[in-house]
Amino acid sequence: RSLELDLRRAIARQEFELYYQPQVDARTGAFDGAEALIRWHHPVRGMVSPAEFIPIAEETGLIGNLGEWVLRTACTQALSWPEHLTVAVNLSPVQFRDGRLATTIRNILAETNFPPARLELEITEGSLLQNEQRTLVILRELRALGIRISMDDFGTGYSSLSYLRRFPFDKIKIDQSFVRRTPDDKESAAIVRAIAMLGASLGMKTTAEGVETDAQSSFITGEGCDQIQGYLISRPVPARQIEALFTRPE
Ligand code: G
Ligand code: G
Ligand code: MN
Ligand code: NA
Repeated sequence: RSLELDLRRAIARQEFELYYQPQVDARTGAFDGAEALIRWHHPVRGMVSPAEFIPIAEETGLIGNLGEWVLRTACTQALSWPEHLTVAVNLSPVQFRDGRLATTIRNILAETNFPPARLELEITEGSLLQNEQRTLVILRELRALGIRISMDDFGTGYSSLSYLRRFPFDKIKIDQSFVRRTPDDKESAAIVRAIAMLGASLGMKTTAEGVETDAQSSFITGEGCDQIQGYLISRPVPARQIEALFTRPE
């Protein structure tokens, strides 16, 4: 496949860029940080979505290098944000299973001088292995570095609830598919409410993703979610723009 060949050369040719989408405190509206989202400016095809090229990178083993580039770039760029702000990086299940992940991240943190407490890793349910003990070992190694772990796209997997019982997450990101249908759709509203309560009882923060309207924002805040992320606050924007947003006097 030609995309695969192009992908192999894309890092060296500096065709990737990280965009950032802000996350705000649901109650105060203050910035808490941002999620890094990769973009590929293909010389011929134009912008190619990560939904298209991440799977190819995973199949071909290129995700290792690409994932390291994302982590290093995110830590480097977020270093110039105000000190209380965090950066969240999406992790592929392939990266999660790589036995060297914790070492790689420790090295990147040391190299970039980025404070571990300001880095969050977003993992999906697809990262959690059948082998519970092995998964726990990886999660503990990562948390021992002082970084935080978020469960991304929560509620879309086969056994979401049992994952919360078995694994120590710092944050639950409520999937956009539920958030988008609130407050009108009763079932989605009930699910968002239940996840917010669950997070509070388990001592995990909750973030609502895909918030696009004021009605969604008020509903979600009223239900006790901790954070809001979505087009209502901002679309994902380039590094220079997020830095300007974060350092702008309010
Ligand atoms: O930003 P956008 O909505 O186009 O992202 C599409 C998908 O690609 C989402 O599932 C998102 O989590 C994923 N994604 C974006 N950036 C990264 C990245 O740096 N690494 C990985 N593994 N996935 C990413
Ligand atoms: O899988 P993950 O949650 O990491 O994917 C995030 C994706 O959601 C990104 O592609 C981002 O561009 C997209 N996104 C972020 N906020 C919104 C929103 O408010 N509405 C919609 N439709 N998509 C969003
Ligand atoms: Mn994510
Ligand atoms: Na998500």
